Amino acid sequence: MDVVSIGETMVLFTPREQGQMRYSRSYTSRIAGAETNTLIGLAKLGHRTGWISQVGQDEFGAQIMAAVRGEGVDTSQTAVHPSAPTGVFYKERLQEVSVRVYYYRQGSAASLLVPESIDENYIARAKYLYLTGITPALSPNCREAVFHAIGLARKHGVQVVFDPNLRRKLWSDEEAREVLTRLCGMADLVLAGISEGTFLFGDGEGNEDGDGKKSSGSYLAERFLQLGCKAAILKLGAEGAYYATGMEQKLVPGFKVDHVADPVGAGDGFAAGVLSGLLDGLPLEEAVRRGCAIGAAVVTVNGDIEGLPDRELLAAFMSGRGEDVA
Ligand code: KDG
Repeated sequence: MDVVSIGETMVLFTPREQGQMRYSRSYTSRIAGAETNTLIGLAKLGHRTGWISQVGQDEFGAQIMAAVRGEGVDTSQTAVHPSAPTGVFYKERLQEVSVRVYYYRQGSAASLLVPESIDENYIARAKYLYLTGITPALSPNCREAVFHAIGLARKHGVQVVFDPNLRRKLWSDEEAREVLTRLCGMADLVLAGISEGTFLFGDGEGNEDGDGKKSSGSYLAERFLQLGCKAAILKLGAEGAYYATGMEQKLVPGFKVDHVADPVGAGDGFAAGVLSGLLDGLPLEEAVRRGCAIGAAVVTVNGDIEGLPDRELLAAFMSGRGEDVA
């Protein structure tokens, strides 16, 4: 496999109408989960990906398995739990870009993952292990599974890429800060949003040099490097991303989009782009550019995975020929 990942995928219900969900009478349903979003993004670009997880023995589990497998992700390491349910969540759209999320995932099949759920050989044969800060927030046993997987990756020389993906509804700030800081320090590459960096390290008061996000990006990237990771990329939204290694640092400008249909899932698309670029042997700067492009493409379409491009659409989007693909 090129990339394997561990995490929960749920069925996502979105009210058809905008506004408070208590008045909604009809919903659309899709699948969504940060890790499978990224794996699917990579699979659409032709990379080999595998997903380690659990779903319930229920219709939602069947929907997820069919969808993830249908997108070309290997699900041989995803078990069907006999009694725990598949998690679901709802996304309430109050205004165009204001979204509230409600989880129904406590005690879900995926939250019961344990270190023994992970096959050492499966990790050993991968090029990258991609993890997010959502999985360790699901339960103490999931947290152990994540640390165990990193241990296996290190043992076998597999690169670890980590996105803190802070979800404050899932754990306390203290716990999140402690665990995410440790995980960032154990990763080879960290991909973080500005708000996540600020959550972990503060905003570098006195660091602002009038250059706004770029300045915070460079301050935060430096803080991540100090934790021990080899490279850090700070996502700056529409402004692009700032990356830093021990040797170089740079701001990579973002891609402009005409409208934002749904901002959720952009970070997962970004991760898919960066990993895809690295797998293709691109320099880090170009990989980050691909990440910015996919993150931007994702927000133009409703849903987490629906806007993830294949190679042809990606090339068109990056060259500004979005409309011309027939
Ligand atoms: O990144 C998008 C995810 O946040 C969403 O699809 C659901 O995985 C999810 C989560 O746990 O919030």
